[in-house]
Amino acid sequence: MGKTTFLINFAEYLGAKTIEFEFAFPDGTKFKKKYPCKSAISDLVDENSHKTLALQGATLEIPVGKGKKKIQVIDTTGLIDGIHEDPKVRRSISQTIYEVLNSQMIIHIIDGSAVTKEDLPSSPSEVDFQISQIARLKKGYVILVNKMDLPGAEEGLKIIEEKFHGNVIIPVCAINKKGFKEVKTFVAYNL
Ligand SMILES: Nc1nc2c(ncn2[C@@H]2O[C@H](COP(=O)(O)OP(=O)(O)OP(=O)(O)O)[C@@H](O)[C@H]2O)c(=O)[nH]1
Ligand SMILES: [Mg+2]
Repeated sequence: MGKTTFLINFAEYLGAKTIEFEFAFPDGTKFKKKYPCKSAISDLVDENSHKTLALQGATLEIPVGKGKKKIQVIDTTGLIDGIHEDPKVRRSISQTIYEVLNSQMIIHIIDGSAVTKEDLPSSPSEVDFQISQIARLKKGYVILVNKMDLPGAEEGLKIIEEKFHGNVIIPVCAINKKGFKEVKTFVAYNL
């Protein structure tokens, strides 16, 4: 959890005051909307899962050497094990998997605080392992262990480091932008 929060706050960290999203829904509907970063958070982030049901693309400017490079980052719906009961969620999950297969770089976000909690959906889940198998074949694949501000996240991070050994793993906190410098360096290096 925290994909949308990460993308909006990462844009802000890189100096953007506004963020323009291009929404692409599974039924083919497409539109663009520009938000001040703060309103993007209030409109597009929710504590309940499956808030994002479209591909949400935004252009970010990453400093590379003395210049800047524009990259297209796509926020997606969350993947789950098994088959979701809501067809809308199922369609956006298949849209997400298609996008994962076709993207150059994958930023895979796992909730570090949920690993040791029994009342939350299992983290990392089977689908996280499957995604990592596909994504590690790409030039740029990084796992962000999010919610490092919450209790249990340090322990969760250790478990993820063992289970996903051999991959690049960066602990982050998407709400307070912790770890973002390391993410920026990773992205710039792998462009
Ligand atoms: N404590 C804490 N909460 C966070 C962090 N990142 C995100 N959240 C919260 O987690 C919840 C879900 O955040 P989203 O950014 O909507 O997560 P998402 O992965 O986009 O979720 P879906 O679009 O539903 O798949 C919100 O209540 C956020 O405020 C974090 O680093 N720490
Ligand atoms: Mg989201």
